[in-house]
Amino acid sequence: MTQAHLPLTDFIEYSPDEMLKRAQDNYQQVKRRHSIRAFSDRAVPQAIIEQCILAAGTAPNGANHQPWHFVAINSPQIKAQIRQQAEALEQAFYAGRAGEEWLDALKPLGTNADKPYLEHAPWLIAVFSKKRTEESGEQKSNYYVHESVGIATGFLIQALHHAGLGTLTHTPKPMSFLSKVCGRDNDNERPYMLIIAGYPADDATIPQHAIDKKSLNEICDFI
Ligand code: IYR
Repeated sequence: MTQAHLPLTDFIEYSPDEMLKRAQDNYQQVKRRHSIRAFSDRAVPQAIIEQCILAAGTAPNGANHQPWHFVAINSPQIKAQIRQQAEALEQAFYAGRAGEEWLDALKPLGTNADKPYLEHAPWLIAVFSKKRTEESGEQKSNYYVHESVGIATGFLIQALHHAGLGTLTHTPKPMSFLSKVCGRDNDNERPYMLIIAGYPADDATIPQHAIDKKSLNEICDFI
């Protein structure tokens, strides 16, 4: 059934000069986003995280089924469980499960199996993808689930950065333990990514390797 369409009333038109300035300003802002691995334990109000998750929920997605669920974790007990289980998996990963090529690729980042920030940071946001959506008591398939959840996660990271928080994307492998820890162990939902959010620690650093971004020519052709 086709549904009503509404007039587009919230589009804002800018002059080309203004658009260029806005695009430049945005680039300068997003360039300051860095994955950090040392977080302060300073508290961050839940209201800020709520707004960022609302922003993530506006992401374009397949058939507007919004195939995602977010679990925002502030509980010290649950963070401790996540740290313990993630570190056990990472130990196996760094001990060889990753394979030589992957471990070589990670050397410039200086990462290892220790993940103290999983306990230090005030918020861990577990992102889940959903195969199906329930609508008026009916189970409906979701479409482009991976793409949709990826875009929503990008929106989330951008919203957290814009709010003034440091972030890290973390993908312990396998991530299935997150389903149990977050109480979402069902056959419809799969853990997609864990986003760590909080203030950077005073001694937080960023690896030089992570700053080296490809040039426009390298990443784009105009034809
Ligand atoms: N999940 C591991 C390994 C890791 C993998 C990639 I690809 C990175 O860009 C960074 C780390 C860890 O968090 O240490």
